[in-house]
Amino acid sequence: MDKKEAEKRIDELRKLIEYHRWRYYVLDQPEISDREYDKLVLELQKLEQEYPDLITPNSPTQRVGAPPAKEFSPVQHLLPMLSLDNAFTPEDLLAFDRRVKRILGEVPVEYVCELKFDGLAVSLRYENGLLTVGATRGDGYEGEEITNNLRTLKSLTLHLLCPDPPPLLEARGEVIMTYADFERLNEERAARGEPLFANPRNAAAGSVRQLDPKITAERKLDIFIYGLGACEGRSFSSHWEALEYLKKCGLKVSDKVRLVKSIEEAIEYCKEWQEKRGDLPFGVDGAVIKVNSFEYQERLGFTTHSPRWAIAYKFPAAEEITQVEDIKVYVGRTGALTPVAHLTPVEVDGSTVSRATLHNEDEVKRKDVRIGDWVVVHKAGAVIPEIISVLKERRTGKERAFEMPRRCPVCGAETLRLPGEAVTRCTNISCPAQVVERILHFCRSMDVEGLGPAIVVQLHKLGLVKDVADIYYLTLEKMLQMDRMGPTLAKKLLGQIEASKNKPLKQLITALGILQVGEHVADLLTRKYHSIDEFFQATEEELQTIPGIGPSTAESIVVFFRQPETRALIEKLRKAGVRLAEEKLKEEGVKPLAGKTFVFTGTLSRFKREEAEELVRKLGGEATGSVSRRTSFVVVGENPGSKFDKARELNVKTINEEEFLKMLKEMGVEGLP
Ligand code: 0OX
Repeated sequence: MDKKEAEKRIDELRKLIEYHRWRYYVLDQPEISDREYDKLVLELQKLEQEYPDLITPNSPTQRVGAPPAKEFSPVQHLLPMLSLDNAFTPEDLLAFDRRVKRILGEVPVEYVCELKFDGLAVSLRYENGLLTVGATRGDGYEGEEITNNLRTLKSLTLHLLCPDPPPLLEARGEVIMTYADFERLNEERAARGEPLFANPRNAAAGSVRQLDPKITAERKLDIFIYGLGACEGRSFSSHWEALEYLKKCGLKVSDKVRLVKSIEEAIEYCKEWQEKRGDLPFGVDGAVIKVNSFEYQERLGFTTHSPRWAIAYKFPAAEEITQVEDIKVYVGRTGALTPVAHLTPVEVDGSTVSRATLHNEDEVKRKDVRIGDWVVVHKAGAVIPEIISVLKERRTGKERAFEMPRRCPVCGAETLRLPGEAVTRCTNISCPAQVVERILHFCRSMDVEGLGPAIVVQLHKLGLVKDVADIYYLTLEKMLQMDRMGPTLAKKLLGQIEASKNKPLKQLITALGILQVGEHVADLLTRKYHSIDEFFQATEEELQTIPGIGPSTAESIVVFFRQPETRALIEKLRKAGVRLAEEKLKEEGVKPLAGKTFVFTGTLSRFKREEAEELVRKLGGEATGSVSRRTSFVVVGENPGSKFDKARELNVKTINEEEFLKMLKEMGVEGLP
């Protein structure tokens, strides 16, 4: 290909990649499979390698491009980034409305209601459609330049996708981390003995303010855009119109925004989301109510520090006081001993909290939690309940300090805490707790849901399952040796085990329980390696070329596959007929549901359940019978069963039949009922 052709193809590929990235990360509606997407990126990388002078900082291949900086440079915001006045009660909102109308006169006022994301506020400058400057809020007038870090956010567009982008557009938004990613990050940090982040907001802020963009790239961050800063070449008459335009530009605007006609409806919105905030996968600390009309906003103006046309309604913090009855130690699949506080049960934000993890010995010391203490506990969304603080003034002197046991509470073997590590471990790899936890983790990851703790403990005690591969050698006869196990249940479990032999490679890699390899890392790995045998050949250097895989994860993977025990385990799985490689795609046609897993519950009006499942499969998705954390959507029909409750419990997105059909229609699927 000559340079002119290469230039044209590079331009085409960048647009295509940006488009599919937007479908996936902004709309959550991919049109092509991960593999097809990766193929486009690979083609672009190759062309850019051939013609390095055609590389631009906003090419999708350059998201993690720049070297670490020594310090952040200051950036002047073109329009100040103001803070918000707070309201704490519906009365405060009514007072806000009265003040607005005192200034504007008694006219009808529309409001835009938004969630108040709890993250780090940023400003993004696009010049002629290209992202040129990203900055933190700083003092509102001057922030820090963090463009290269923001480029690593997958949901952020580097080129505005609208036709005819304006010469200048400044968008304002909030960088956030989901609860799930926050928990995963803290677990990894606890395992490495690094200090933990106190909450997702600190984790997001800490991740964005990294001098090395590579570290930002490893953290999973998301961004929601909530407003316009400076703008040239286009004008808007209202905030709602501006949000619509920002959406059209490919920026991620929350789908929870609502335009209302009165303050009463805005109060409804606040109450509704105060109730439902726990359903969101990320933290919100309130709602923001904004006067919609830009003309009215101008007339209302500002006080010294905040606009008179907007107000933040703060949700009450989900915190309660309770007592620590005991601190018990649990042994995980890696042998790590985790202290867990057992609490007098207390209602926090609609659910009962009776335990809180204390992570490790240092965390117990840092928080100075003792048995008998009165503590403040906090629970938000899916976050594991946490002890925020100890009410030391309530101590009576009878409280007992916690000590990490010298012997494993399960098998009695010696425990060990290596210098420089935060984790204390049981030293016996055959410790029943570790073996059972490894098997449970394997079963969960491979969707063998029926094999829960009670059954696995029994199977292990009976000597029928000593490692994860043994589950594939269970027979009806062996199963019936268990207490309270009848042939019906045993056959059902054997059926689930059989079905798990054909799961995607990504699930198997997760299931093996390699240190530092969870679902996300397994996903990254299996985009490059398509069979287990390829993992045995992988080197640390090669693994580290995958964005998102750092040196310690690479080392952990290589060490795992180097063990003779791993080889033996894989052979045992192979012999049992477990699929160890990615299935070849039969046809590389468009698979709009690739990578998505659906569960149907209740009666559907336009399909039989089997028909809907067949349709999902035809479109490249998976349809399964039970809800797990891996499920992308639960489609809820008339009279739904327990799968609906399970979906809510696991925070899996639920949609109704109409929404399901709408989704398919938007993906261009034709001939729907
Ligand atoms: C948020 C958020 C923050 C506009 C005028 C002052 C603040 N954290 O989600 N700020 C704003 O609005 C600006 N909106 C939001 N949704």
